Amino acid sequence: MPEVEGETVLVELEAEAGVATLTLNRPDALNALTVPMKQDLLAALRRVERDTSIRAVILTGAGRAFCAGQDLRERLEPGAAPLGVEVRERYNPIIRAMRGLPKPIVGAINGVAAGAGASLAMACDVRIASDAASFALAFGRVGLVPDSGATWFLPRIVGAARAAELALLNDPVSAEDALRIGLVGRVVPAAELATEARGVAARLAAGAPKAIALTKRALNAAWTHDLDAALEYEAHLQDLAGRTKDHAEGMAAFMDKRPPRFTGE
Ligand code: T3D
Repeated sequence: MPEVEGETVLVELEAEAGVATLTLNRPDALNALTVPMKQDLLAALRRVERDTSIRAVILTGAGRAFCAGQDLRERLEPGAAPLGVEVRERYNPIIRAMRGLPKPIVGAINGVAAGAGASLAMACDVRIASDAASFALAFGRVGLVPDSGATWFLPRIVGAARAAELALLNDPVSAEDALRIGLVGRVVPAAELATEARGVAARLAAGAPKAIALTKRALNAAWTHDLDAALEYEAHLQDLAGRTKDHAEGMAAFMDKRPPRFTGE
């Protein structure tokens, strides 16, 4: 599997399967996010967006953690950017890039996801956790507020009451509890996580890319739309999907009783 990109974020491209795997790669610091790492992650997201052979993305962590959030040692270094600047200029672009990526992102949550690491997990389209994973908002423990979209994602994913508990108490949530409250979609044994995530990503990559991109767009918009707006937006997107060759191919495959071969056109 070809491996490219910077040291702090590994990018593995499997063009044949249409899957890219982005691995946060500072395992000794539990993949805590430094400035270069945030730059590498944003560059990696832009790269997989441009690469037309890639139809689905996996985001995971090297070693025993998914991501421990902001590197707290770096934050104490002289010359560190003010917090608001760091969030606006380095974290928010990553979250916007993830949600705006017209390709699904499968979060393979291999270990602890804390602070902005939990936000990265929440920004994924599909979350699969290893049974060794855990989540912690953690921001409050260092006197900060949840950022990188955490206050927006969390109530929408787990509901207002649980979001308030998690954000205010900062207690860790086990993989089992994350599944129970809907923070992840499935939990698998640690040894099976990579295979499970790869399988889900490959299935997504075999789908009709434009329909999947438009579905992601509709789901993003639905979080802020009322029903009338959602109905109208679905009608608009359905017009677009209906004009694709993949729609014609899906219909033909159904009539021929064969699997479709989607090309992304
Ligand atoms: O720019 C800004 O500051 C604004 C943005 C903020 C966004 C945020 O993410 S704020 C929240 C930052 N994250 C945290 O507060 C989490 C801090 N880490 C922990 O609470 C714990 O490490 C964990 C619960 C994640 C895991 O605990 P455990 O016991 O499994 O591991 P450990 O022993 O604490 O950590 C192992 C190593 O990773 C250790 O290094 P050492 O002593 O072996 O050299 C530890 O210092 C390092 N590490 C873990 N988290 C971070 C980290 N190093 C730097 N930054 C970290 N966030």
